Amino acid sequence: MQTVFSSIQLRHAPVHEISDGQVKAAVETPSRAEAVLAQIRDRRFGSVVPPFEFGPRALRRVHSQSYISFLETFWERWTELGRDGEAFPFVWPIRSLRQEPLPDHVDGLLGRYSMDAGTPLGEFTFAAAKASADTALTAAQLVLEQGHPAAFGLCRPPGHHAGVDFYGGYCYLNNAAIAAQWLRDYGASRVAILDLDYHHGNGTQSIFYERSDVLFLSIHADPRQEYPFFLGHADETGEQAGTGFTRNWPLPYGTGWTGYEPALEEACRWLVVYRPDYLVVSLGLDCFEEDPIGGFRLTSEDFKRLGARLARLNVPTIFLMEGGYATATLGINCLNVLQSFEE
Ligand code: Q9C
Ligand code: ZN
Repeated sequence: MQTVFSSIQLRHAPVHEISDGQVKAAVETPSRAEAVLAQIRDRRFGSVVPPFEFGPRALRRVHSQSYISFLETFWERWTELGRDGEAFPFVWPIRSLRQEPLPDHVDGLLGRYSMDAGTPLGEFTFAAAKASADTALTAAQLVLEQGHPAAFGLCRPPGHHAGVDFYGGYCYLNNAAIAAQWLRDYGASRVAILDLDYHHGNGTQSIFYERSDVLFLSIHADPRQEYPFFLGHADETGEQAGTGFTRNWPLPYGTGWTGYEPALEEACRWLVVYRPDYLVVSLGLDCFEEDPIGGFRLTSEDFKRLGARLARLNVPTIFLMEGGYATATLGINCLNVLQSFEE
């Protein structure tokens, strides 16, 4: 299987994040991608190719123009004020506040276009996020146009928390949604997204919530107990034309393979019934037992089981990396999925 990756993605190098109500060292760091690349080389897994540069259209199919422009021009506005470093929002237009008109001030825009304060914006954030989206699109292209049975987009920053017009959860552009939409636009009738990140993929779900042409399935920590807290419950099953085309398996803190596997089986049964032309896997590795921010207990061996199970679906598959923060073992777990899928 080929891996797609661009070193531009490394230029987003956050220093701090605000999580659990405190300023902490950032966990979504360039070393994550480097750990995965190191394993790809150690195991001689396959070639690593750079992404093609896609034009603005592919992003616009998922994100609003005003949001993309905000990300693109953010650094200019930020430095105009004499500011440096990385930016965090601190006020949000929640219930009782107005969405329109948009503020002029960058601090207002930061709140309008974000869902949390845990996701820093820096000088190279947009460039890296764009390269990450190109990586996802190129992986999709390898499968759709070049007939590869599978491809791996080593996306970083991740994407699944980002919505049509907001960033959050370390995510800026929704790589999986952009790839799925591109597959729809260039030939696929039905695309399924299986989100295996420890955190619910609220952005992806919201993007496709009213559509039947992109099935969204997610196994994740119960939002009653875990970030993103406000989406990902079992009763969210889609609306309008999308009724029945979203499924969530929220699982309790401490879930190991014995609790995880039945949910995975159910998700796989939905995939068999839906018969997608392509499967996009939002591959978070933060269900690992030693993940510093995740509370599940999957082992490195369990990730092999996961990959082998997905292979049995026999659907052309685009793997896109999402979260996973146990950097020392991240590459091992990621390659355990990918290699078992191929065997
Ligand atoms: N107690 C992804 O995995 N902070 N995003 C959680 C931990 C936000 C995770 C605080 C986690 C976002 C792509
Ligand atoms: Zn996650």
